[in-house]
Order: sequence, then C-alpha cells, then structure tokens
Amino acid sequence: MVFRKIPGVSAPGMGLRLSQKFVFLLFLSGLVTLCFGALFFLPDSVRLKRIFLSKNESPAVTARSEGEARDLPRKTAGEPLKVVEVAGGKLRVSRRPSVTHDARTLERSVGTQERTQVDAVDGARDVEAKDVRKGSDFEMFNKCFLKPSLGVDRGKPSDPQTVQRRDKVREMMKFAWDNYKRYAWGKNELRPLTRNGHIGTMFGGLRGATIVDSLDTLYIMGLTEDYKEAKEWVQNNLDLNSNGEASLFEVNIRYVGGLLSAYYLTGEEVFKQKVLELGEKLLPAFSTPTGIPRGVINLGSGTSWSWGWASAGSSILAEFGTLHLEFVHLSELSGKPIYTEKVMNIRKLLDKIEKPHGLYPNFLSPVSGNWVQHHVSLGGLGDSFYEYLIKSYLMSDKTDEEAKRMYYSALEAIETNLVQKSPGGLTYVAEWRGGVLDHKMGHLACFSGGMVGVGADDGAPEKRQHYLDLAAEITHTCHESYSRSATKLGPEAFRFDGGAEATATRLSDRYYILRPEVIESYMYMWRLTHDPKYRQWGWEAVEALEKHCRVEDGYSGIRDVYASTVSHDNMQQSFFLSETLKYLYLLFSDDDLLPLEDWVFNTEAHPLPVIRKSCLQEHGGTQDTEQTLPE
Ligand code: DMJ
Repeated sequence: MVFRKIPGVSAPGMGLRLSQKFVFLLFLSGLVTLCFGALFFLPDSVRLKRIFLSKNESPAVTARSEGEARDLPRKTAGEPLKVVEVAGGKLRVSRRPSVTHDARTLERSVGTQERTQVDAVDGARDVEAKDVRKGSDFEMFNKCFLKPSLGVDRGKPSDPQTVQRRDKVREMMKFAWDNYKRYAWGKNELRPLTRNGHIGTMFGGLRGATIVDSLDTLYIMGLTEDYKEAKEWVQNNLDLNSNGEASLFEVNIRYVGGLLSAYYLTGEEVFKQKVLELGEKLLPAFSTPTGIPRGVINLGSGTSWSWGWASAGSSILAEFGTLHLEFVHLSELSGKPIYTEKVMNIRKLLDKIEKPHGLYPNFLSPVSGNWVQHHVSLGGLGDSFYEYLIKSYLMSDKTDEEAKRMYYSALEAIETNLVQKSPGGLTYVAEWRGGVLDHKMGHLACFSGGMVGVGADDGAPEKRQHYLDLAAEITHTCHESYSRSATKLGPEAFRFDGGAEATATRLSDRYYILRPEVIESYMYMWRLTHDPKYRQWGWEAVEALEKHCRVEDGYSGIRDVYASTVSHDNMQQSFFLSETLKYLYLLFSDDDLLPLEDWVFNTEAHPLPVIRKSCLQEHGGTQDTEQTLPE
C-alpha cells in the first residue's frame, strides 16, 4: 500500500492523517481506562487487583440513601457531611464516611478510611463487617473518652454508709419503675393513687415517656433486666408516626435526649435509628420567618404554632434555647448539618439582638425576631437557655467560643441585675419585669447553683472562686427552701419579700412535684467541692421523699410542702426517674461514674458525650471543610 505524503505532516505518523491519528489515540486511551476501571470490579482476592491498586485507593463513597443525598448541600451530595465544631461564627463541617451496622448496606456505605482498614485484612467478609463496627459512632466516641464511662466499679463508693444510701436510691428507682410497669406500661406517666397511666398532651401522641426517660438511669444503676425490657419496648412499640400536638421542647429534652443517651451508653442501634427518625419530624417547627421555632408541633403534619398562653404568638426562650445539645448530636449521628444549622441560627439571632441591660427576656416573636415582653427569669421560661450555653461550650470540648462568651456575659448581666442578698443573708436570683424586681425564686431556678459551679473553671481565672462561692450560696438558699418546710421538701416558688425568706407565701406556690433541680445542684456541688454537706442534704431529701411522696404504688407529688399531713397529686413524673433519682444516685456514687470530663447532662439529666473533634476524626473522620452561616 502506498501512503501519500501530506504536506506539513511528518512521516512517523505512519502516513495517517491528523484526524485519523486523533481518533486512534482516543480509542486507545478509552481502552486503557476501561481495563483499569474493570480492576475495581474484581473481587478483592484477585491478585491482579492487588498488584495494580494500592491499599489507599478505594471505590468512591456513595450517599447512604436518596433521601439523605437530597438533604446535603448540592455540591457535596454523595458524601455524608458531619458537623464537628462551631467556632467563631463558622460552622465547620467534616466529610467523613457514613457508618452503619447493617451488613447489607455495608458495601454501599463504607467510606475511604474504613475501606482502607478492610483491605488491610484482605477482604474476608466477616472481618470486614467487624472492622466497620469498630468505627461506629458509639465506638468512635468510646475511643475518645478520657475515662471509662461507668468507672472502675460502676461508681461504687468506698464507705459503707454511702454504699447503703446509694443502694436505697436504687431501690427507689426499682419501686418507681415496677409500679409504672405494673399499672401504666406504655403510657407516659404513672398515676400511683388511682393505679393507672397518664398520657397527657405534651408529647403529641408519643407514648412511653417514662420508659424513654428511664433507659439511661436503669442502665447506669445496673438494673439490667428492666433496662432490657425498656429497650424492647422502644424497639417494638415506640411508634413515632403520631399525629398529635407536641411540645417541641419536651419531646426534645425527654425523647431525643433519652434516646441519644441510651445510644451513646449502650451502642444499641435501635436508639440511634429511632432518634434520627424523630429528629426529622421536629425540623418543620423551624419553618418560621426567623427560623425561631414555635412551641407546639404536630408530629404528623409538621404544622407548628405558638402556645395559646404565650403573649402575641411568641416563642419561649427556655424552649427554643434548649435544643442545642441534642441537635448538635443529631448532626453528629446523622451526618446531616441541618440540625446544627437550625440551632446555630437561633444562637446567632440571640447574639445579635439588642438585650435590655444585657439580659435575655423570656418571650420572642418567631415572626419579627423581637422581644415581646421584658420578663427575665432564671426559673421557668428562661432557665435551661443559660444552662445550654455553658454546656454547649463544655460539650464542644471547649471550642465553642461563642457559647462561652454569651454565657459569661449573660451571667454578668444576671449578677448585676438579678442576684440579691436577703436581709437574712441568703443569696437568691430574683426575676426582672421590665426593670422592676420580683423577689421570688422558682424551684426551677435552683438548677443554677450547679450551672454556675460547673462553669466556674472556664470564666476569667480571677473569678473562679467567686463563681464557686456564688454557686454554693445559691445551693444553700435552695436547701433552705427545703429545710424551712414541714416536709423538708421545697415549694414550687419561694419569696424574699414581706418578711419571707426562702418560703412560699402564696398557696398556689406550695406544691412539690418530685422536681430534681435542688438535688441536681447538690450533685454538681459535691463533685466540685466534695463537701460532705451536699451528700447529707441529698440524704435528707431521700428521707423526705420516702416519708411524704412514696405511696403504696409509686411516688407522687404533694400539694403543700408546709402541711404536716400531705395531700398527693397522683402523678409520678417521668423526670423523677430520669433526673431526681439519677442525680441522687450520682451524688452517692464515686465521681468516675459518668465523669464530667466526658459527659454533659442535658436538662432532663440525659448524659451526652463531649465531642472531641480531632480525636473523632482520627478514628473515622476525614478532613474538614468550612461553611459560613448566613448572616
Ligand atoms: C425537667 O423536665 C427539666 O429539667 C426541665 O428543664 C425543666 N423542669 C423539669 C423538671 O423539673
């Protein structure tokens, strides 16, 4: 065959035209790519594959599900995102491989680092599954704890008297639980006098509040059989497809908090699945012009509205300000940044808005983003917002500087405007109504002894002792509100005016509904100071509870703490099992049971682990990306 020389084209092209050569090269490179790509589809055991692919190469990570991919920002769909840190107005998002225990989805969900480990053990399927389990969120968090969660001996104290006292609290839990089981199983609370269950309207048709609230208490107390029954109920009966009107706040602190804790303590996947399913149902509540959620949400339709009693359709500070801890963990477990974005948006708005004397009023319009009234309180309506600021900082492994700044400046404003000393020398936190002080302190505000104490280490160093003193003084005042009553239990609210000192003056404030706040502060103060008086005060509370609140078939609140013959309200609140008894048990345990270095308690006493970002990344995370939140 004779090749005709084309002017301008040289001979080494075997006489082909430029366009022919191009097509040929294209074909050749396509063939090479195809052959190389086929290596990925060969089983791991094929030698050829191991020769050509180094251990660090892996198939691309795929999205866990279509739904999930839809929720991810567009440019990153296909790779699960993970929020790992909130600092300086930036939401830092880390891409890390999704992890699942489901062997069927293993292949699809396994990510680069897990795949690397898997390849390292040469492809054996069962080993592969085991290896990935090592990287579950539960396992990763466990690797990042500084201490074992349940201590060396489940926190068993060394002195016999404390052992005895702790055993007594465990017996109280068993008694409360057994009666709930006998008469109210699956309902929200036990009515111990009428021996039946109570459902109520707070949880929007969700059931089993006492069960979900008790999971972690049963677990840490070593009530294993009861814990297992509770877990089985969650697995088989906790129906999240309810259609009722729920309090976003209550569902969050009890159900979301309870399930999260149960997952982080036990690693049981059922809790994670349930909490992620529930978390999704809460998101529509944030669809307001400001992103500040309304108080009530229909869990079925997603419609939300404000409480009828809240003035001018406002949202409540303690409600929308008490989502942060749980929502950050929802992002952790789901890999979806949306939960953290929602609560960061709330944080930003609160940080920016003008505050009277630096104080945060209790009512805010979710439409305009303005305060609706100037009522400020560390008790009901305000309380846990402040608690969540300092705890957000602690839970972020002390990286959430914004939360820290907001907490200490709020505390400064509270000290300047609200903290008072009574003529009798008692320190209390008054309420503030547009500049006028109401010399009243609610039982709920008694959590603040513990809060101020727990934050003492992280403010200005020269203020450490001042904060510890303030915490001790508030806790002392709250103890006085107990010791000045006939029952040795504290009223719902006590006053410091008209001659009153830590006592209720109104009939309507005299009740006690098994609340935990005073005991919560004893527990924190004990851990911080080891002053034996806190254990002694806790024991006095146990005796009072046994004498006045224990009835034949459970525990009940009482209507008047000053009456020598008590009248019962027929309600065993779920927070009695979740908080009151848990804090008592911790008070009589060694500090290594749920150490405060590793765990932060949500406002319903559900322990949530500290998020140690870099450690978690080491055990399964990859690199970070930064995403600035909208101003
Ligand atoms: C609990 O549900 C929580 O502690 C909440 O923050 C306020 N009060 C009750 C118990 O008193």
